[in-house]
This record gives sequence, structure tokens and C-alpha cells, in this order.
Amino acid sequence: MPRLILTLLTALSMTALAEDRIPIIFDTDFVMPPHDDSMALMLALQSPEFEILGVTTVAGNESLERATSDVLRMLEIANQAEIPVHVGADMPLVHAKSDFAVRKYGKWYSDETPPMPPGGYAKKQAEDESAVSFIVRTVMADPGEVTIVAIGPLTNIAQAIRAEPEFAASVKQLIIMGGAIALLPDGAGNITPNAEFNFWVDPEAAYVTLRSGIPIELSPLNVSRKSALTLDWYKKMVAVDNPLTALLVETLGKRFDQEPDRSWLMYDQIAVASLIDASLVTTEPLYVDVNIDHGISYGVSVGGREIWPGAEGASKMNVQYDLDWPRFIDMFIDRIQRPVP
Ligand SMILES: [Ca+2]
Repeated sequence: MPRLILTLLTALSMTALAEDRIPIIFDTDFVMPPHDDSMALMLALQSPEFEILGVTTVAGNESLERATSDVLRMLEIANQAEIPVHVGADMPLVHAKSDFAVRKYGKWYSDETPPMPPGGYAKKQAEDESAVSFIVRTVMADPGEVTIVAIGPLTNIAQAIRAEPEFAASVKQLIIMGGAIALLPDGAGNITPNAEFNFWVDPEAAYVTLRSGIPIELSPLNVSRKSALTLDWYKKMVAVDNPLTALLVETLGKRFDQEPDRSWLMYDQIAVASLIDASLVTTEPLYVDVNIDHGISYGVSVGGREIWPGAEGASKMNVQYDLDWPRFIDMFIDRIQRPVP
């Protein structure tokens, strides 16, 4: 084949690949490994299916400052420091700090200085533009094209919905790690008896987001509970040396040093993986709504096959409840082990 034609064909196929990539905004209560957000971002960074338009941070697992500090450093470690980071909400919309919150998991209310991430604080800086401004501007610039991966409390997303009336109708898809659905197997909560952590931290934001009309794929605790990261899988994961597996050895490795027989759930990683290959998860379309009464069920998500009294206005969404674990973890390991750019 003449060299010119070959060059043209190569250029065309590269253009096609670039156009096929899924443009995503990655909204996260990020913390370095062994936290799930960081492993989910590693998976996204290492997957050519995605074009990561930006990372937006939110208070959740830890404070907003910690989320921002850690994700800036993560992007340096992954050698993708060109991806912009935009700082989001430092508190939920309504939910106030309580004695219960302080006793339980998570430090979304914390004002402590973030600890030094592995390798030191990042040189990379966050952008001046706020997360909400970035999310709205990016989605409205290309209506119907941008997917949002939301794997923390939904504060930024709810604020974006409220900031721009056309926003919800302009998002292509929202994949959310959050909630727990009692109608389906393994649907108990993990922060209160029935509430999942992300939804419980900002129930009002979850309520606004789930009712917004954005096409939603929900990745609740039900599907997370089909995962089991054991020492054996960890060893396979870190068998190839690159900057990401080195970070996992330094961080996730400590967890297995302390508790070698324990297995760990994967959460946000499943949400990202399901965007790459939807056949990894089994879903059922359900109406899902969130309780915002400040009582014993605050932040509880409820899923139903039909609308029930009180849920008028709830939207139907794809709810993940089962996982092909061997295929998922094989894919995760394959992606993490690929050469870092
Ligand atoms: Ca998260």
C-alpha cells in the first residue's frame, strides 16, 4: 500500500479512536489508596475509552482540602498532570456535623490540614474556576455529550443542576456510586442501618440529583458487595512494576500486611468499570428516591418497581445489583498494569 494512503488511513483511525472516547467529568471525594476513589481514577486514567475532561473534588471520605491535595498528587504520579482539577463543595447542602458523624466513618466536616501524600505535596495546582462552574460550562458547551462519573456525595452535581436550568437535560449520562436498595439482595446501609455513606453525607443533594431527569446508572452497595479483593488478587495486581502499582504496594499493601486474611470491597472502581464494559454488571430499572426527613431514615435510598406514595416525582434509573467479579478484577488488574504514559 502506498505510504501516503497508509499514513492517511492511520490518521483516520486515530481520529476515529479519539472521537470514540467517552468524555467524562470525574467528581470525587478523593483519598489516596487504599481508598476506592483513587483506584477508580487509576482505572479511568489507564483506560483509552475515556477522555477525562477534568476532575472535581467534594468533601466526603475526608475533607475537601484532603480530596484536592491527594488528587493533585495522584495525577502527578500517573503522569497526567495536564488534567485540570476544580475545587468543589466543602460541606453538604444541609447536613450539619453531628456527634454521630464524628464517631462514625468519614471526615467530610474536618478542617484539619491534609497529610502529606506519598511523594510529598503536589506541585500541580487546582484551577481557579470552581467545580460547579466547570461542570456547568463543560456540559453546556457540548449538550448531550458529557458523562459525569460521580463517586462522592452529590453536592457539586446538585449545585450544578440548580445553577443552570438546562443542565440536567444536557448531561449525557450520570454514573453514581451511592445508595443501597433494600428491594434487591445485599441492600443494607453502611453508615446507618439502611443508609449508604455518599447519600447519607448529603441526602438533599442525592434527592435533587436523582429527581433531576438526568439519565442515571446507579452503582449501589448491592453490587459493591459482590466484590472481594483478597491478598491473592492484590499480589496479582502488583506483580508488574509501574508508578501506580508502586503506589498500591506503598498504601494498599499496608492493609494486607495488617490483615492478610481479610477481603475488601470495591465500590467506585465498579462504577467506572461498568462504563467501559456494561456486561460486567447486572442491572434492573427501578424508581429510586432518597429520604430527606431528618429522622431515623435520613439519607436512605429506596428503590421500587412502581411509584409508591411519597415517591411521586422520582425517576427510573438502571440499578446495578450483580457483578461478574472474575472478569471485573481481571480487567482492573490489566488496566492498572499497563505502562503509565
Ligand atoms: Ca468515593
